[in-house]
Amino acid sequence: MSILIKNGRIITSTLDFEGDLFIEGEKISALGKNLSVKADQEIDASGKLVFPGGIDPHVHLEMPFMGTFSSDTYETGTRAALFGGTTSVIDFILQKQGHSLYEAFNEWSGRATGNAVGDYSFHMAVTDFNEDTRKEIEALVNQEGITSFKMFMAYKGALMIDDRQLTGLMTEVKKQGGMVTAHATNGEMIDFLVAKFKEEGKLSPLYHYLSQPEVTEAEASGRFADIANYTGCPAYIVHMTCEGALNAVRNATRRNQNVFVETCIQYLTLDASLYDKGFESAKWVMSPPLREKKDQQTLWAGLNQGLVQVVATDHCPFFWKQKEMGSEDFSKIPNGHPAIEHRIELLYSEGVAKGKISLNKFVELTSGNAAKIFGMFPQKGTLSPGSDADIVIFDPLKKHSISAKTHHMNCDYSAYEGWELTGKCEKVLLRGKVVIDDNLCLVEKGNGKFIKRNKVSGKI
Ligand code: DUC
Ligand code: ZN
Ligand code: ZN
Ligand code: ZN
Repeated sequence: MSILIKNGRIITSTLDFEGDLFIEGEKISALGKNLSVKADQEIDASGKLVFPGGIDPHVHLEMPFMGTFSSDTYETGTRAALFGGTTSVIDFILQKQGHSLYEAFNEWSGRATGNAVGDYSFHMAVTDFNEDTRKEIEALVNQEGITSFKMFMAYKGALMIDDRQLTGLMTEVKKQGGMVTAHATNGEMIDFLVAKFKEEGKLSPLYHYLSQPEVTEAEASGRFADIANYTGCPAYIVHMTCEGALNAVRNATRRNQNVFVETCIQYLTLDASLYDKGFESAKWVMSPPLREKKDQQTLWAGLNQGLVQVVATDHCPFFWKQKEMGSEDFSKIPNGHPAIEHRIELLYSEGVAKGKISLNKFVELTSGNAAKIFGMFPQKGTLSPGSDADIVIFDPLKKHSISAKTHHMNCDYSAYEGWELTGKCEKVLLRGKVVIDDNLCLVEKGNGKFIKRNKVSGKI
């Protein structure tokens, strides 16, 4: 099967030209102006943008968490991602403390295999680093293609590891050619503040926000960068939200250290005024919480300064009933919100259409950099001969709005209800197949493939 996409505006992290793109089988075989090739199918992309399928390197599908499971399965979550132009996701495997890494890997593979609609990979979250788990890392990197290892510096008692384990884990991951990523907030400080507010009878979602002030993230981001620098391990900070944390990374650059930074679409577009809505604010209870307008400005600037390389989602949806588990106590509200479907359209609408970022930057942030950082480039994250034909055909002028009534995520509310967007994913191709055609998904569960990733260099 071959497809010729004609007369589109073709954009990657570095290219921007009007032309054609030729696909044979699962791969891109040529791109250029006026390609004279015969194809089984032609798609007219005049007036449309043509860019690489998105990579969301931070999602939580069917994740056991806070006494429940996040509500998108591999099937519903990766399908919703495809509707929004995201063709690959990286999910987090959570090791259970006291158990092996491979046990968790097998459990997650079992949920994903035969169910994912889009392509996927895993990060391994090491929640209990010891001599046994240390020995598993080599096989995960070399045999399974899992080359990134997550550490939680918060969520005491379930996920958090201490600095001793963190140092040991970085040392081993560096040795094996991998990358460490961190949920960088100070778990001890947060624990203290949560307990204090609860003692004072302050139990509404607002106190979730107040129990994770900026300093908790700034301190942990700096500490993570410092230890990474000492061990020499390539490092990536997930879901950065604020000025204080980004300044810690700015400091790291002064000693010529490269720490990668991800922010999420919600931290660029929503702010903490949403915690003023009584229990309805539970919709935006996530960790870290939404921040201030000044932090949004810092993050947008950080994208253009090259200090923030990736825009992800931390997609971790829960039904309203699940959120109500914390109606009497903010610390029992499952943390997370639905976002996987709208990352690309929101970043286009709020970023490109409003003149905040360029089109090349938009591609870098939605796919190119994640592919490079996490060992998938040039298979994913670009449009070049030999790359997987993961492609979005995007109508930059089309207006539409977000609503839980029409989204495809398995969640009964939207964090962006009623938002008006400019620009829509019209067709999406995954490995040479049209998988989304307007409002239709043309493939079934099981279509998604596991992506074995390469070792990482820590450079992009
Ligand atoms: N933050 C969330 O909001 N949800 C899942 C995990 C996390 O760190
Ligand atoms: Zn076990
Ligand atoms: Zn996190
Ligand atoms: Zn997360």
